[in-house]
Amino acid sequence: MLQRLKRLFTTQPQIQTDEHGIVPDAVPNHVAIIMDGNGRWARKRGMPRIAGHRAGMNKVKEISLAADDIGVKVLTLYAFSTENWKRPIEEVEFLMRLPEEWLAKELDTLIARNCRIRIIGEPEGLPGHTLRVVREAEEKTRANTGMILNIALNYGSRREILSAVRQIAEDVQAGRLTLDEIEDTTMDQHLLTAGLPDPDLLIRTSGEVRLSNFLLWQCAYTEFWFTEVFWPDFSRDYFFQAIRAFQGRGRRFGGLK
Ligand code: V07
Repeated sequence: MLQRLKRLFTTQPQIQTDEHGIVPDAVPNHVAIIMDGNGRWARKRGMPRIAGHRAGMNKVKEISLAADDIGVKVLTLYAFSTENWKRPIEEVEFLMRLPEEWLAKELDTLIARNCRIRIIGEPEGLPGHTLRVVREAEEKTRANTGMILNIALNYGSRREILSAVRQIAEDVQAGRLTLDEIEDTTMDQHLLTAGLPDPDLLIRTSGEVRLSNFLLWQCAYTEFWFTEVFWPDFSRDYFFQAIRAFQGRGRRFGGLK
């Protein structure tokens, strides 16, 4: 009764949310995720690290579909960094088989959902068998107009920025560009994420609270959400929790509303 009276006299407009408490009109366009904690998840269970990576791989579909369900336009996942080559060779070889394994199982679902796969990173550094399957997946989904599943493979943001700076310097040297024509958008256009919006929300699992050379330029105004949960324990519900937290924050991009 009291609740009903309160609602009757409240002056605040009611914000419509879906069954997950998410406001459909304020879903982040671009969500980026650092999928951390697979090794620690395995160790906690007395299992080898690679068992953690496989368990982690099995979460990628669940979260991709959750993102697509609520209308996220771009989901960027950090699958393998340029620093990850320093891990033991057996672990690296195992990781480099996961794209094939994942795509063999899940590509049809993505195609049925009109999703597009894109890879960012340095393709030259990948083993041939990995490169072939990811290129094929990009090719097969090139015309799809739904959510972009953007996977960072052999990706490092400082190298990405250096490469952009070199290309821009080349354009200046060749007389195609003058110094005062170099702007934010010039950098945007030379990064591997050219054409994509900057991430609105970045999620990192497993309790680490840093960016680890991921999307440094692109995350200038991004909201960050961290959780102690290991990636293999991450779920749709945690993902929606992150989205609700994002929606509860007022973004100002440095200005005042
Ligand atoms: C990898 C599973 C997720 C947790 C983090 C590390 C381990 C999916 C892919 C993948 C890659 C390309 C693609 C489709 C799927 C993947 C690597 C590692 C190297 F087109 N999961 N996953 N690739 N892990």
